[in-house]
Amino acid sequence: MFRRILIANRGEIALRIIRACRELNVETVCVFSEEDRGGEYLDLADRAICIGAAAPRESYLKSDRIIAAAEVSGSDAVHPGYGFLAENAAFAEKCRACNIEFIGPSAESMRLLGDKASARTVAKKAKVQIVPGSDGVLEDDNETLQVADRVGFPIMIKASAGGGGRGMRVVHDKTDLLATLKQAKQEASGAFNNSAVYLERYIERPRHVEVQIIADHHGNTVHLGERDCTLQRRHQKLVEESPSPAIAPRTRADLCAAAVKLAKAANYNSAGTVEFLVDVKGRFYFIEVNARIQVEHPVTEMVTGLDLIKAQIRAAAGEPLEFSQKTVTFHGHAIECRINAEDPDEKFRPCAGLITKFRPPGGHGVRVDTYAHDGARISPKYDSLLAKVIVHQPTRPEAIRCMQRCLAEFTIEPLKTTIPFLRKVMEHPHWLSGEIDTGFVERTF
Ligand code: MV4
Repeated sequence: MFRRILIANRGEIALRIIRACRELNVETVCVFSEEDRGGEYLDLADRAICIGAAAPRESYLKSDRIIAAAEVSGSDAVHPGYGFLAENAAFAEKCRACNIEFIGPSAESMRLLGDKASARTVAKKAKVQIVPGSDGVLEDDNETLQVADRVGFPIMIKASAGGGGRGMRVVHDKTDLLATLKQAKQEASGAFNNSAVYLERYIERPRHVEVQIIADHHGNTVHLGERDCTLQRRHQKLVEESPSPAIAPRTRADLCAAAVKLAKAANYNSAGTVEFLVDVKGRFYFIEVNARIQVEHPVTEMVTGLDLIKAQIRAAAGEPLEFSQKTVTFHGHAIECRINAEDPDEKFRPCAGLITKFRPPGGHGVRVDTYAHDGARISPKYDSLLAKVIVHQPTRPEAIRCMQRCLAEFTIEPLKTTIPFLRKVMEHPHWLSGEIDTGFVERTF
């Protein structure tokens, strides 16, 4: 096991990782920006090191400073959390070149999966169902017209370097295809410094279902079931649950087996998530891989009883998984609500500031992951995620009831938060029946 881990992140996930390390008897060094100086979560690390100014480019994205902090503090590994440098293959490579283990997959599998067109190729080779579309990136107008004819409209053009909803365009009619292609390539070039795009059939009213996988350095790859993350707004997830209310047992088995096949094909050896779209007929299609631990990982921890951060750290340290597919069991239903410092009445505009009163919910089957507290200052310069409420109950209706109770209990003053919005969601008949798609929030609220 590692002696000391540097945490290259902030807020709730930094705290989540600090706690896992403490239980593993691993020392922690947490980096912070000037903006986060004095944050109480930093007190729980053994050491905190300032790495620069507030802007992520000046601190949490400064790979050289983070590696320097790891070296001066004698850290033997870096945990990137999510966001920032978590899926940066060059950073993973630099860490390892400095003899610091990067707690995540190999740079090679990150590159293979980070490029979405390349991930499609891996999936196809592994015989995992992909959305009908181009073989890799689109080379020219001629190929684009040909593939579009074969696939049929509507189609979606996506940036290879995109992901998470960035750099995508829908084309409904052949007459718009080449103009949209040109726009998409220009946009991709500007946003990602990479103009490569590919094409897929556009799946209407899909659900977003993802499979958690974990693999060690000894060839063991295990899935930990799925999470349904259909309830989103503008590609920001708001509610996640497991199991998915929209998946038949047979489909679940196929979906999870597909995720494991894909992970094995990419020589994946850490915690990761394989994302699928599920169409209205219940067919699923691979779309992308998230080569990191995700915000919503606690949902899976609740239904499996496993600590994913510990499992991920142990795998990075070269230990074999402590469980196998046969010994992993699934119990009950878990739901997570993301509490963001945003005003739902003002188009979810970020609302940062000082929290004077913070009273999180508690009770049976309730977990709150947060770095907030009375007197905490929530910065407008970072992600507005303030807390995650995760509930675990025997059935979905009981979990919903418990979440309603938790949201009613939760007091955060004086900031605007997503709590009132989430309370409306938890009462909505379509949410209660589980009959939603990725357009639910925009259509309904
Ligand atoms: C799609 C799609 C429809 N058809 N691909 C958005 C995020 C990125 N991970 C993939 N996304 C989509 N890809 C095809 N071929 C619709 C979406 C999409 C979506 C997906 C998941 C969750 C929410 C979404 C909201 C809008 C569009």
